[in-house]
Amino acid sequence: MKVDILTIFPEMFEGFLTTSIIKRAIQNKFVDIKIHDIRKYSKNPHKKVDDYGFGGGRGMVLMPQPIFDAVEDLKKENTKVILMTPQGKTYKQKMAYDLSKEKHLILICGHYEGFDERIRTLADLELSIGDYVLTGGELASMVITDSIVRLIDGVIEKDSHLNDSFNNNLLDYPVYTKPVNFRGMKVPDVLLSGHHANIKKFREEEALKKTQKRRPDLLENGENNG
Ligand code: 6GU
Repeated sequence: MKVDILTIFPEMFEGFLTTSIIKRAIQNKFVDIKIHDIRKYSKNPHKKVDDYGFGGGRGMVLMPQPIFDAVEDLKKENTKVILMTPQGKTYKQKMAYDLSKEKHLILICGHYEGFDERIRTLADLELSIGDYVLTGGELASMVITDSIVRLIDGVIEKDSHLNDSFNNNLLDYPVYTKPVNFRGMKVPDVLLSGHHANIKKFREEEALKKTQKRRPDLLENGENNG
């Protein structure tokens, strides 16, 4: 998969691309992630990418020209163009599964007070990562890229995401490691028993209990289901 991210703050992505699973996925060629500075596409002599909004009342607004040129330069036949905005559809695990099957994504990060409304016409999809406002789409684009890349076949062991929270509309079951007794808090006996059927049953019950207690909404609607 190829992911092109358009941003006016490319430096924000440095740690993200050079750490842990994302770094390894890039090294092992499961994904090619390229960060593009929107400024490079500006035809303005001062490389300006934003200006005051018409009508007043707002701060700086991203101009259409650099973003249109960038998307037209990068877009191919199988490209899905995604605009990061708090006004977008709320991102869910199901969408991560669907997007992990795509060949090429372009993620556009909005910034400042917003972007020119005409930029919307470039997007196949507008996504928000939740009901709060960030200073820009950069963190949201990293959240979305991270959640997609870990689902690409081969990036992590399949077992480790088959039981992810939100699969089958359930939160993940509890896990434990050494020591068996930590400050009087003990690992449940069943996990030490080696009895696979009982362990499976325990985990299913715990996942259901946890979901009923913390996120009963997940059990009522199926929209998170991967
Ligand atoms: Cl995608 N962008 C911004 N600026 N704020 C957000 C968001 C995106 N998703 C939630 N809040």
